[in-house]
Amino acid sequence: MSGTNKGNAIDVAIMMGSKSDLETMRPAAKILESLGLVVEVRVLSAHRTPEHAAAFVKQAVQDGCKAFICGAGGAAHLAGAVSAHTTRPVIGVPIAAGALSGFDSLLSTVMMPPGMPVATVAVGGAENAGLLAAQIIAVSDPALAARVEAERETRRRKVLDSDAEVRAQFGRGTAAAR
Ligand code: C2R
Repeated sequence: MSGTNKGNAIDVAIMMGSKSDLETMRPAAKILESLGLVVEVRVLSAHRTPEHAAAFVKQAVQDGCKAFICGAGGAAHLAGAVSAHTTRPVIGVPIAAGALSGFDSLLSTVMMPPGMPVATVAVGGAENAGLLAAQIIAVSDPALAARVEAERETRRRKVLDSDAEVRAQFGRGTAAAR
């Protein structure tokens, strides 16, 4: 559907440090697939499986991967480690796990040294990570850009519909007051 994808190529790699991160990361895969992008989802850890993580990044780049989304909790080094192996955009999703409820993973994902950027979304912000990856890819994919615009329009519509519904119940907006 993306128009640029061929054969076994993947558009976006979604990586997470543990299977315990899966439900937090699932919205990234869901929104990307709804936009017609091909994702590969992997459990790979910079701490526990560093060689496998590095090898996957290299293979994914060869397979045409255009962006990486990395979710990890606690001392979250996955996104930074992935960024060390590629110049493709890396988006980090800090995950709320353990005693500090995500503040630890937020700081360890976002505070990258100069030259090694990781675009960090909110704690648990996997859906925004997916949308951001799609927006990056859409810069050179007009068909995808149109789908991203349509998705944005759906959200806009939803808020306007909610507004109309709420206004109809209160004060100046009620049918009785009109
Ligand atoms: P377990 O639930 O497996 O004990 O993992 C995972 O992302 C998870 O949120 C607890 C947390 O450890 C995180 N983890 C990292 C990394 N690998 C695993 N932060 C990494 O490479 O940064």
